[in-house]
Amino acid sequence: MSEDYERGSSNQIDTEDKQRIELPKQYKVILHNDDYTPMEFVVEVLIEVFKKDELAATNIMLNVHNLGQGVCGIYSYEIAETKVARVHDLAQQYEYPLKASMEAE
Ligand code: TYC
Repeated sequence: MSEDYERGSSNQIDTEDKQRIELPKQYKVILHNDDYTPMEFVVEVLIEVFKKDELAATNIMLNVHNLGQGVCGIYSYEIAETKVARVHDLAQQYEYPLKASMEAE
C-alpha cells in the first residue's frame, strides 16, 4: 500500500469492504473586488469562464462587490488553476485589475 494511499484522514469515505478511498482535493476559485473593473465585465467573465447564467453571474458579482471577495466555483486543482489564468488573461487583455485566486476546500 503506498504512503499516499494512507495519508490524511479527511476526504475519505468508508466503502463496504472497509477500504479507505482518497477523494481528489477540491479548490475554491475566489474572485476579488477592485474599484476599476466594470460590473458588466465581471458578469461576462463569470458567464464565459465559470459557465454561470446571467442571474447567477450578477449575484456573484454583486456579492464580491459588496463583501470584497466571493467563491465562483469549486474544481480540481488543474481546472481551478486554468480558470484563474483565464480570468487574468481576460483582465490583462482589457487592462482591468480583476484578480482571482484559489484555495483548498
Ligand atoms: N467594484 C467594481 C465596480 O464598482 C465591480 C467589481 C465587482 C469588480 C466584482 C471586481 O470581482 C469584482 N465597478
